[in-house]
Amino acid sequence: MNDRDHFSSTTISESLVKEKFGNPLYYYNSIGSTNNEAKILAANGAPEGSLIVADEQTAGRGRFNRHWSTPKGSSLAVSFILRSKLSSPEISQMPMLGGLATAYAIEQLCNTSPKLKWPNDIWIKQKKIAGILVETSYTEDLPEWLILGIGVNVNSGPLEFTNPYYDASCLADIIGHKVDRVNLLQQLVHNVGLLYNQLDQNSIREEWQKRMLWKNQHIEVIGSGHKPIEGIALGVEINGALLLQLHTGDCIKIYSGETRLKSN
Ligand code: BT5
Repeated sequence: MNDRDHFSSTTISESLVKEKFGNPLYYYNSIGSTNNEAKILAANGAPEGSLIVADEQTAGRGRFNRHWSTPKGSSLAVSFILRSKLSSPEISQMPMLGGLATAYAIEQLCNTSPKLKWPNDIWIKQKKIAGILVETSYTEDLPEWLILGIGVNVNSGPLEFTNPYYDASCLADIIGHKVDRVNLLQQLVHNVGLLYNQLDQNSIREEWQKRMLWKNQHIEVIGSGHKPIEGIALGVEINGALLLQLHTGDCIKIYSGETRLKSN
C-alpha cells in the first residue's frame, strides 16, 4: 500500500455496496464513541445493518467504561446496529462473533494468525490488537437492538497506553507494512454478515475455540465481586461462557471477567 490513506465516507460506502451490512453508513472524521452514536441512532430508529465508522474517537470506550484509544488516521472504530429478533443465547454469542469476524479479516489480509482471548480481545504475538464491545437495549425483557462495536489497531497502536497486565500493538508493526483500512473494513463487514447467518449453529463456538489464547493452559479469572479463580481453560460454551477446570477436577462456567496467564 502507498502512504496515501484513502479512508473516507465515499471509499468506504463504495467498498460496501454488495455487503449485507453498512447501509446506511454514518461516517465521522472525529467522534466521541461510535458505540454511543450508534445507541442514539438506534434509539431514533436507525435500521438493521446501519454502520457507524469514525476515523478518530475522542472518548472511545471498552467494557466497564474503560478508555479505548483510537488515534486519528490509523485505526478502525466501527459499530453495527443489529435489530433482528435474537434469542438470549444468540445475543451471548455476539462477542465471539465480533472476535471471529475480526480474526478472519486479519487472517485474510495480513497473512498472520490472531488469537482470541476470552472474552473479547484479539491478540497477536502476546499483544492486544483489537477489542469488542457489545451493548444491548431491552424493552420489557425483550432485546430491542444490539450494538456490536469493534476497535482494531491497524497502522498505529494506542496513544498513552498503560496497562499493567499486557502490551498492545498494531497490525502494521506486526506484519511490517501498512494495511489498507478500507479493505480491512470491507472484509470485516463481510465476515460479520456471513457469521450473523450462523448464530444458530455451533460453528462460531468451534472456530472461536480453535483460535483461543491459553487453551488448556493454567489461567486465572478476575471478575467483579469475587476472588480470582484459577484453573485450566478448557474452552467455551455455545453461549460464550468460559469453561474452567478447577484443581479439584470440577469444571465451572464463567460468564464475565478478565483472564490472565498464570506462570506455573
Ligand atoms: C475492549 O474493552 O477491549 C473493547 C474495546 C471496544 C472498542 C470499540 S471501538 C468502536 C466502538 N466504540 C467504542 O466506544 N468502543 C467500541 P476492554 O476489554 O474493557 O479493554 C479496555 C482496555 O484496553 C483498557 O483498559 C486499556 O488498557 C486497553 N486499551 C485501550 N485502548 C487500546 C487499544 N487501542 N489497543 C489495545 N488496548 C487498548
